[in-house]
Amino acid sequence: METIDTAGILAQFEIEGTVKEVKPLGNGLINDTYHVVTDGDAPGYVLQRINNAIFQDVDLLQHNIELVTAHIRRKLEASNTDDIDRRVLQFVKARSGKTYYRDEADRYWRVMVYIPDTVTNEAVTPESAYDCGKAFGNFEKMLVDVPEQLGETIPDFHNMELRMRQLQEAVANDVAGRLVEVRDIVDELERDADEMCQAERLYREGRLPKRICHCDTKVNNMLFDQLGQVLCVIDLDTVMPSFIFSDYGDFLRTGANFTAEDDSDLSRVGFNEAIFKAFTTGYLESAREFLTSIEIELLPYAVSLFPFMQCVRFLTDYLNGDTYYKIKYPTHNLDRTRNQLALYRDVRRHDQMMTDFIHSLVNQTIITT
Ligand code: GN1
Ligand code: MG
Repeated sequence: METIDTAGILAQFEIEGTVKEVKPLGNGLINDTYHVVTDGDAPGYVLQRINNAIFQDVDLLQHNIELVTAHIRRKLEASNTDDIDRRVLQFVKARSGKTYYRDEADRYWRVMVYIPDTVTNEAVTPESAYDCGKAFGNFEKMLVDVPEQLGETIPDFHNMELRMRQLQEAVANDVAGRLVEVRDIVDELERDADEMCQAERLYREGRLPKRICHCDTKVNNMLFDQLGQVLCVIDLDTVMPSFIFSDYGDFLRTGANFTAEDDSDLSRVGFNEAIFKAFTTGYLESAREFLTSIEIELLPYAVSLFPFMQCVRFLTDYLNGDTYYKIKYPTHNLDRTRNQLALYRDVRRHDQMMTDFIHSLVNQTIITT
């Protein structure tokens, strides 16, 4: 373990109060996050080390986040929303004037104001799924008119064609000698790859737009208040132009799986129809007004795309010798791969149900509005 001089790092930021304690926070797979507890009336803070091996352009990343949070804050002010400081993240300036600090060891740090009395959830219920759908739809809706083009913090992050190419490269190199164990999975993924790459083709034909999306819509990237109401969308590193499928599909990948993405007991993996219906209802309630008909038609595709893509990403990392995702044991990425493949297969069994349900919602809205 590296030792980290958190006091020295925090001294680079314009924070109030005296630091009492710095303790680990959350369980993200990418960044390292700490809760900074302060004395007296000063706010608490969140200190985060930005993983710049993954987010290579930290300046662009923080620029995106500043733009997006300022835009959301203005929208909330314009609609006279109460408790705004609990509904949008606020970043603390470093002494350099930027919202991040680069230390001597080339590590990048940022500080946000800690939002107190919040709850994070790891599991989704049909009730919370409806609220999450509404909140992520609303997040996209607030950002449809950001006046500046955002850059991609991870270029081609959710580009399925690129993810397939990365898998093919990992297969060709087989650096960890693991291909022999997973050949059947690779073959199965290859069979559906063309179908799963349809978004990129439609985009090239000018038929599918990119919009500003969150691109990591897990329930644990949302803060709730003590009563279970959604307060705030967090973890904004991947906010960038993408297909809206990213937000809609990736939420259901984790939220509508009966179990965690790394459960090795595949009998527990499956697609939770009740959560799908609740999330979709909430999402369409807030997003319907700006979505095009092709985006709506392809929502069932989005639900299958994300377990498929995540399976490809976990498998690629497994073949590459686990260089991207943090792992807790040697076959962790393999278990994740198998889990996501099982989920993908089960989602495909629900294709018709999803299409029918979305049609029923859309028709209903047409009649009632
Ligand atoms: C990563 O760190 P976390 O858990 O928020 C990843 C997501 C994956 C997810 C899989 C930047 O997110 O894309 O879906 O792990 N984020 C990045 O658990 O690669
Ligand atoms: Mg997260």
